[in-house]
Amino acid sequence: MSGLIEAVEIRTVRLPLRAPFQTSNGVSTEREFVLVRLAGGGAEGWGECVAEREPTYSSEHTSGAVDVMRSFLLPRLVAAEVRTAEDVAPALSGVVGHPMAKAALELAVLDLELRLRGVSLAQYFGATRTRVPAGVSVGIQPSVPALLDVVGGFLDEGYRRIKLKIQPGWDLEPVRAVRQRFGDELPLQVDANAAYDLADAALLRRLDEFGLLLIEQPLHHDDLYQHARLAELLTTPLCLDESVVSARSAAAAISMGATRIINIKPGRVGGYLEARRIHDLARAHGVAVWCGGMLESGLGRRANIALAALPGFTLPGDTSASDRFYECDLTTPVTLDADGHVTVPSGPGIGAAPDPDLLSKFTVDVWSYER
Ligand code: SMG
Ligand code: MG
Repeated sequence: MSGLIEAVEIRTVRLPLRAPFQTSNGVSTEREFVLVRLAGGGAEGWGECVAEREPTYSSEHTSGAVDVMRSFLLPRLVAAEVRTAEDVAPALSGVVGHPMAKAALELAVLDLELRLRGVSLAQYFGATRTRVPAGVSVGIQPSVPALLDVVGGFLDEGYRRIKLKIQPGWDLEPVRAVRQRFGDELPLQVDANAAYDLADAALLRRLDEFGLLLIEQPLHHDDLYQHARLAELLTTPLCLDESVVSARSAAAAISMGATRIINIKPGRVGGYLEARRIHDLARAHGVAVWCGGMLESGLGRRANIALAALPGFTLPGDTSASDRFYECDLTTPVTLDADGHVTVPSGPGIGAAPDPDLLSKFTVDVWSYER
């Protein structure tokens, strides 16, 4: 039987951000990402690669992702004659690493497959909700008053949970100020993007007094052991992001006591199917999960919302509306309800496709292949 893929397009796209987004890894003013379009059977499927222009969040980056897709992943995908999303990871398993590039291809196959079958991503995943509460991630700000303005604006919009990016020198003071201004009931958490060491345990322990939902990825990516040691010193639950790169590492982190909560990002773990396996594993162990974000366009954003509608996603995710980052999204924008929820897409596949005019406007590079 012949494979599903008849033609492939890989695009590099740049979308300007409405405001600079600063984390402990640096500051960005635009989002560059890679989109994959597959054609087959009279339909098309889209995938979004969450690698950033520079390899600062992880070792992957956009130009590297395009290269690994063209040189090593697509040839394997085409040769394997893949027919469903489940065929993708086995076809690509001979290539070490590059989970974000692999995830984008898997999502494109999944979108194509589900459009042909008339099934939504949410149905395919086994989602149990039609809308999910949305949290928002707030970057490091130039000052505490500026932070309070930004947080106040998001709360006015209806966001149900605030995540503050922290780093050494921007931690206790902003958290204290947000608690003082917005009260103890506000669901609040912090994300360090690996900016601390175990030697900072005494400082991190001072965050315990603020009643945070969790502290996300305080220590280095490959420091599961030290996260487990740190967890013993804090009352605030630790949540891993960068360290969880597969269901295997999730299982190791849970059994070592390195994490009580997991931020699931499909791109970081090689795709939505692995993301669902981590959800299932965490749920079986009583570990809460929530859906992370990578400043996705309306494609990846919708796919994340479909995943976040699974029953184990018991904490609000970074599943904000398109206008959190973008004046103009590539698809119909994802919007926030008056009470701070986003709607789980119900159309076939991802449930949206890029607007062709906007796509050409923001594309900086395109490569295509036909069988
Ligand atoms: O998409 O809302 C979003 C961004 C959420 O803070 C966010 N993501 O470490 O969780 C994280 C960061 C990674 C992106 S910045 C490199
Ligand atoms: Mg994070």
